[in-house]
Amino acid sequence: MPLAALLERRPAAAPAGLAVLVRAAGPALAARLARLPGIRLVEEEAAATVVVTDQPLAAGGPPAPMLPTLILAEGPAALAGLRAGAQAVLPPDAAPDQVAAGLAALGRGLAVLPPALLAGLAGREPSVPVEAGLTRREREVLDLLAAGASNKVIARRLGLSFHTAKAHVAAVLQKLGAGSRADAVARGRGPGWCCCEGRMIQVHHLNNSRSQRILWLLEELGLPYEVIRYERDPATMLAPPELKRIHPLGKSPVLVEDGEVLAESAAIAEYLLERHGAGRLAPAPGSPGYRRFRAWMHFAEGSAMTPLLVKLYLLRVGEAAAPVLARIDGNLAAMLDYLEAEVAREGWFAGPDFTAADVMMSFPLEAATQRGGLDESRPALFGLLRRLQSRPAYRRALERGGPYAYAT
Ligand SMILES: N[C@@H](CCC(=O)N[C@@H](CS)C(=O)NCC(=O)O)C(=O)O
Repeated sequence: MPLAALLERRPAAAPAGLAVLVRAAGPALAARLARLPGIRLVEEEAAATVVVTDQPLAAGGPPAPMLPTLILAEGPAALAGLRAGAQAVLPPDAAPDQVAAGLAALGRGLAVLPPALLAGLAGREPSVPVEAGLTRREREVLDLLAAGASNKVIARRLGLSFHTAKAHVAAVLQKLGAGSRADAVARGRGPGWCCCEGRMIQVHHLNNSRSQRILWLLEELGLPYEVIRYERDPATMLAPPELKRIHPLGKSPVLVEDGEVLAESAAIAEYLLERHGAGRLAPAPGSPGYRRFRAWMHFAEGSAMTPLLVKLYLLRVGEAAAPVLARIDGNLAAMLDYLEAEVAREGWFAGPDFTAADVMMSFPLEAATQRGGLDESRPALFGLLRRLQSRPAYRRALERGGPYAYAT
């Protein structure tokens, strides 16, 4: 046949799409693949371009090495699949676009590996891809994974349904290219996205004390943490001397993370927001709202606690304290009037939203219900305190912290 005739002959039109043969125990995998663009499922090996399987591959057995094969597996099963001849591996819960991309690459004769598996085979530490871009919620999920939390615990801690928690875990694994939960934690370790083994936040917590606020803030932020409890001396109400081993003043709260020891409630709260807050529980830095927020953060310990502490001590003095006590009561009443007017404006201390300033101010308000005269006669302030105390994170913190006489 002349060359021109050969060139003019049109090949029989090939059906569109990559011909994929599915080897799976049930119909679910085929149904997943059928929805992918550029994929055509075939029944016969002879008609297939690639094979996809979620079944273990026996070394030397079918389908490899006859057809390029993608195995959906992780851990030892993934390695065994590679040894048996698979050229592509993806996690069993890989996202549809990952599977489509993997199959397209496989069809072009390329190999496909999750980054973590590739790093392991190359004998290097896995590194998190910069573009992994976890959302704030996914970072919280990663933190909880690092603390060994199950999907059920993650759901409870973050106030999600079980299925949503499970979907977030799958998204974290997929974005980090991780083959397992432990792998995700290992890969998250580098950029400080999660608190991993040896890096768990520790709170040195005294019963019935303002360190309860730090537990609450940690709960609001959904961060895993360990509580190291100390009991007050029942006679003196002072902290036990062991607390001085952590910080020279021996007062609570003290927070330890990455070997750094932090004291002073507002400084600890600001640290937690800066390091783990990702913009939560505070107005935008630099905004007028932020300046208001910062003022309340410091008002709590700097101004509000002073008359309350003075009164606590004066009450122990007896009759001799009466003249000063009247003056302190006047100070307290004026302060509570001021706070009532401030909170009545927008419902919270630092604007229209709940912030860490409300957490900080909660302790003086609680103390004021006991010895400052705060009650229903100041409805905005009293109502705010009740709303704060009914927050789920506040209640969870009570479970972690133990006895707290200021809670209602
Ligand atoms: N301004 C400090 C005050 C710390 C403080 O006085 N903590 C109290 C707990 S409410 C304490 O540890 N008291 C026991 C003691 O003084 O021995 C802060 O906010 O961290």
